[in-house]
Amino acid sequence: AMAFETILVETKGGVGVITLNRPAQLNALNDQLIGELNQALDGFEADEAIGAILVTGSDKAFAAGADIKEMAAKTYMDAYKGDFIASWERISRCRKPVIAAVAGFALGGGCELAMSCDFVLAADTAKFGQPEIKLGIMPGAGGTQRLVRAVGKAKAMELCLTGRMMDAEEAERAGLVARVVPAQDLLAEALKTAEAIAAMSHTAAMMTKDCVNRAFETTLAEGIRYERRTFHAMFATDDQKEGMAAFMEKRRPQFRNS
Ligand code: CO8
Repeated sequence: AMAFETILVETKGGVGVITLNRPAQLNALNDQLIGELNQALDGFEADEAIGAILVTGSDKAFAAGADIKEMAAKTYMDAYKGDFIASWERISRCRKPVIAAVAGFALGGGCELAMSCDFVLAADTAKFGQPEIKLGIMPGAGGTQRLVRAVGKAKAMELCLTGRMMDAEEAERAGLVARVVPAQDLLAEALKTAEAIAAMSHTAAMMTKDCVNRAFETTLAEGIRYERRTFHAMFATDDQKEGMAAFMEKRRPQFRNS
């Protein structure tokens, strides 16, 4: 395993687990953390044994946002020339499914990081918000775009303009999170979900994710065409033959990811 300072990385069966680990700063996201996160994602993406990736934080915080102390003195030229935030996009380019397990604060860049995952499982202690406006700035890692798609304009606009926090129950009702579970069950539930996904055909899961994400990028007619072509391609895979044979033979499928 690689030596990281701001994250913990482990594998549990077919699941790659990344735990954000700057507890004294409520997992505030600095350059080092994003760099290490990206390296860990590269590793899991390249690892044939990994079928799903889980990103989580601590009981108190998934992440309380970008590191304000690191950002405070930046100039426009620093931000522009350094292409500030561009490196945060790595997670949304993952081809394997990525689940965010959120307990405590997911604020600013932390909320944006969670929304960059494929879906969010939340502890009942989770609190989501885009408080950037209180710092005299605005969301810069997708908050004004992904939050609107997740919860609609009214709630997204209110959250971004007031900076107020939304609790887990409201977030679930609004469609930001897939499911809320008691805090003490979050990690076990998230692992169970990730393991279930990792046990599927990896190819089928990757293609499914790709098609669902298309829905946010294109028109319905184009999305349907894209889905149909991808669906057709599945009949070229061994996993389709195995999955359907297993059903007919009333046994569990043994996907070979081919
Ligand atoms: N950056 C740096 N340090 C932080 C951050 C942060 N975002 N959040 C908390 N910390 C630190 C605190 O400074 C404190 O450190 P210290 O003990 O040295 O003073 C420690 O974490 C514990 O925090 P608190 O004492 O404040 O803990 P509380 O339980 O009292 O409060 C809160 C928790 C409400 C979460 C509070 O810490 C808070 O409001 N944090 C800031 C939240 C925020 O504004 N987030 C948005 C940041 S801006 C952003 O994300 C911009 C994104 C733009 C795109 C991406 C940019 C990279």
